[in-house]
Amino acid sequence: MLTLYVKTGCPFCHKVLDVGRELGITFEEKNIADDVVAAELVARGGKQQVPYLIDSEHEVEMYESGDISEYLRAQYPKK
Ligand SMILES: N[C@@H](CCC(=O)N[C@@H](CS)C(=O)NCC(=O)O)C(=O)O
Repeated sequence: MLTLYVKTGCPFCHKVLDVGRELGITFEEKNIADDVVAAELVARGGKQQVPYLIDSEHEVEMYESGDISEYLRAQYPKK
């Protein structure tokens, strides 16, 4: 499963969501506008920054929209 922490209005998040759409990927989106979700992200990744990707199948987690986009293109190329 692919989980993406996002925040409403975050352009870096939109960039990753656009790549996901292009590749036909569906994310479980978690929005840090909710304080509980924000705390969950900090506990998990170490800082409050979005986007943050969790790829549970491959045990990969990362910040940075550029790195996430590159990872998605490599791991889930469009068929
Ligand atoms: N270099 C980062 C920048 C990410 C970034 O600046 N995200 C902002 C939102 S647009 C953020 O997480 N700010 C902290 C917050 O909103 O709590 C990336 O490309 O992913």
